[in-house]
Amino acid sequence: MNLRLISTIVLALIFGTGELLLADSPGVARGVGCAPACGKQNIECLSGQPEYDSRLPVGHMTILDTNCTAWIIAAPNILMTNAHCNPGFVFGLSVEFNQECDACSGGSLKVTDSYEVTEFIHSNSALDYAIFRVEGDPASVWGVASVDDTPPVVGQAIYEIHHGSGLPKGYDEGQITSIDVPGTCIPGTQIEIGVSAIATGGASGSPIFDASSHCVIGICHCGPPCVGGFGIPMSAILADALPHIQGAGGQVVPCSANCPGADGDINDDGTVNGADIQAFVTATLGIPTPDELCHGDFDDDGSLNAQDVQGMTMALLGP
Ligand SMILES: [Ca+2]
Ligand SMILES: [Ca+2]
Repeated sequence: MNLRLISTIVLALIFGTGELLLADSPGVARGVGCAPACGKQNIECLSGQPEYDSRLPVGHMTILDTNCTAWIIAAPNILMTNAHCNPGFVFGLSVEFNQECDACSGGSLKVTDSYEVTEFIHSNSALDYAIFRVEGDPASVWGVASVDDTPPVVGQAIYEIHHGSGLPKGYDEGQITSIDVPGTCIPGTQIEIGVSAIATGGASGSPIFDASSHCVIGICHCGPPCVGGFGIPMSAILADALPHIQGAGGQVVPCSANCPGADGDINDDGTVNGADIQAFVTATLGIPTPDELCHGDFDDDGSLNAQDVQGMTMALLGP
């Protein structure tokens, strides 16, 4: 029995064999013709645009011989994918960055950069996300995707960067088509959003970006091959995942579009006063929300800590 068969059986035992599941068995040779899945655009076609920069922290994850997409959510080395892609394994998992074609049409595969998974951190099947650690410091090479905990709305323009079918990095765009439709695609899922960007095998876990802010507002979750499917909003995931990410030493990057810069207004009520001192202390001792980080991370190191006290004091004293 080979590893691929074992992995298929394991995944089937865990998730059933419903055709809607996205974790994908291979079948298409990588690099042949150097094109993404489902006839979608090579990410290279976006060269020079902000969407192109968004591709960097996105990697192709292989679990034994099955494909998913994972992306760097926190420096130095914490990644996110779907729970149905990584229900708790470390053995046999790796993530490869830069698996892209070097031309908009055709071209050749670029030199890739692979990292072994070293630690499973947390997963939540009701929100279909998993976080895990890889070796080394890929964030220093490939960056960290900014995350937005603002709930998505119907009609919001989005794009998705994916490794559908384990093929080179592809791009798809669309919009949010529905919100809060729990359990529609996978029974037991706490919250699902309709997304008109492909949900196909291997795209599981792909980041879904807001088309204006280029921040991650959700992850691809489930759907039929090569057509629109369902995602999980980051607003729900972050509320659950942040303590685990930060407890593991990870530093997320809040969406700068929602982040006016550190100003001391920790409770976001428009003024800087004594109430913010208490909010600052609570957030510093506990797990700060992305919004609290925006307002209080004066030294811009991704966490609220002693290095921010001076900035906080100056903000309280005023200009
Ligand atoms: Ca305030
Ligand atoms: Ca700081």
